[in-house]
Amino acid sequence: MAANPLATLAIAVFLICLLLPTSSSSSSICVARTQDHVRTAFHFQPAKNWQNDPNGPVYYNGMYHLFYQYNPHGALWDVGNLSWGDSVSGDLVNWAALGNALDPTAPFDANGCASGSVTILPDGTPAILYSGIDADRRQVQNVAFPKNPRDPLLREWAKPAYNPVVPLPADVSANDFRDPTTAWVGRDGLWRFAISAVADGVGATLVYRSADFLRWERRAAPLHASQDAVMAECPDLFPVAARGAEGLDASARGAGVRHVLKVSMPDTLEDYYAVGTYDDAADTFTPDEDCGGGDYRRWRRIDRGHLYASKTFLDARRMRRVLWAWVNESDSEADDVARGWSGLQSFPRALWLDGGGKQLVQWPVEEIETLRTRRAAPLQEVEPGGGVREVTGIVSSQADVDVVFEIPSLRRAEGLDPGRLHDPDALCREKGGSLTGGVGPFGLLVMASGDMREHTAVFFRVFRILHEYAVLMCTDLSRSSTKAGVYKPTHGGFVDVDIEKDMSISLRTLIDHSIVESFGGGGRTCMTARVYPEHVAAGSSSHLYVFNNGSAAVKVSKLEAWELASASVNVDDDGGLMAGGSFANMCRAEEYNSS
Ligand code: DQQ
Repeated sequence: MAANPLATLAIAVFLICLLLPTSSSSSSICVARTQDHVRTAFHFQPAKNWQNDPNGPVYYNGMYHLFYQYNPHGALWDVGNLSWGDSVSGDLVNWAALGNALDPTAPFDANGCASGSVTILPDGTPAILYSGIDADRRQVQNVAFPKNPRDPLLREWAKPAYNPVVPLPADVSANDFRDPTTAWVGRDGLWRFAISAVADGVGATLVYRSADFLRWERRAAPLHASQDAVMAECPDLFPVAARGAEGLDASARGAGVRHVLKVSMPDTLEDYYAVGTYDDAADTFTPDEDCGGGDYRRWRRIDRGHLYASKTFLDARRMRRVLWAWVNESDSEADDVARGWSGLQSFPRALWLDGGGKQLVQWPVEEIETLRTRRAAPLQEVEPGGGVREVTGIVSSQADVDVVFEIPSLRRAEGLDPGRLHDPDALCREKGGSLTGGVGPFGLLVMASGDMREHTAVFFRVFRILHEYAVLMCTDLSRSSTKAGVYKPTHGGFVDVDIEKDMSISLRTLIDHSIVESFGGGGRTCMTARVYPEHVAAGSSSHLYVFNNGSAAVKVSKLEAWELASASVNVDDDGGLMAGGSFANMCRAEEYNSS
């Protein structure tokens, strides 16, 4: 955990850079630093090795911190080596790598430093709460504090010898007690955190309470228990404003405050959430929509695609709640080893409660706009019944695409049996983007090869169900890669919008070499996918198209497609020295923040 001289030098230069005025010439040294064809340009990655869950994201002393589950010794999962990687940013876009914040060095975490969170204590000190796997392979809960709280970069962390602060309870098995949330304060003035466990054979989210952040006592009832005994991981309980997009502190309560409980289900690697009521006297959570007798799998999904272990934090700089999540690989472990790295973080998303109060809305943080360079040529018409128009003028493998489809008439919408509503993945598989339809399929073809042998379709299809309409959103990966051994599912989800009233639907898609993150209906349905196009490996560039395979006309009433510059993301974590482009981008970020 000790800082080395190279890291100190890099950080010193970084801090000097924050003070310097920027110029267009400085930003021009921001060069693409893609190391191979699937490495991303603006998604968070360490320079090398394995990463998984985001841990303890926090805004502290003018800097954003992202800790993450990290194996410093290789590109594969290895629980015994799990550490907390640590990076800092001025803008959530450009990141500088620091040394690890936590390594498995103490008896209470000798077999791995697993997931956890950061809480800012009343005196301003940040505290890490994390799960350690101890020398006897039991999961226990530990604290860590900065060695020097005045260090704005929080480079070194101390793990007090009095750990663990919460040992393994008698009714919980050694492997099923982990991932403490950010702590909050109840109306009795006591701290609380929530944690995942299987207690007495029941999968539950437990709550612990403390007056001093050191001695913790378990609450009698769980925050929530699932009838299903599977261990849910990485819980996140956070307040949201009943109206408006403003983010709230973890301890917010009272009129106008709702709560969201999110859990991650390890058997399918899917994140589920419910909007509901948190009773701060009993420390229990009751979902508004109870459609499954407490089974988390009946709740809404954070993302209908490939995204896991999400975690939010309050960004106090801009008073918004921001979500991070792990997006793992879909090709083989041999590919991970060959590349020398595995795993991405989703692009940070602001999230808030939709006006109807039932679902979250997620949207890429606006700082992404600092990366926008060239804008694509405008495009309005795509003929129905197989029309395809190319979006030109940008490098589309590194792009931010925002499109609105106007639907003049729903008359041609295909009928759908209501029984088909429960499995949108299957519906998307059956009614793929290349097949013809009524109102849709229409949408985008991304990361497409010139001969179209490879492409990923992100699209909508509108169905009539009795006297109502439903909008299906799909990401079809079946032709995303010609490479063998790649997992190529079709993701599906319904978009909870009133299409009859709106007569239009929006699609925002972030394309970054091997990840495609899509936001349908203004961020009401989100879908993340991993792609491994071989045409790029062979040296060809990718194409981007708008298509309509439905028989009904659809108008492109808005198309903003931007090529994005490469962010500076942990360019070199061997001691933390970053390339010149990093500093230029950090400066640009500061300029943006102060504007
Ligand atoms: N990964 C962590 C655990 C968590 C799981 C260990 C979720 O703490 O439960 O890396 O991906």
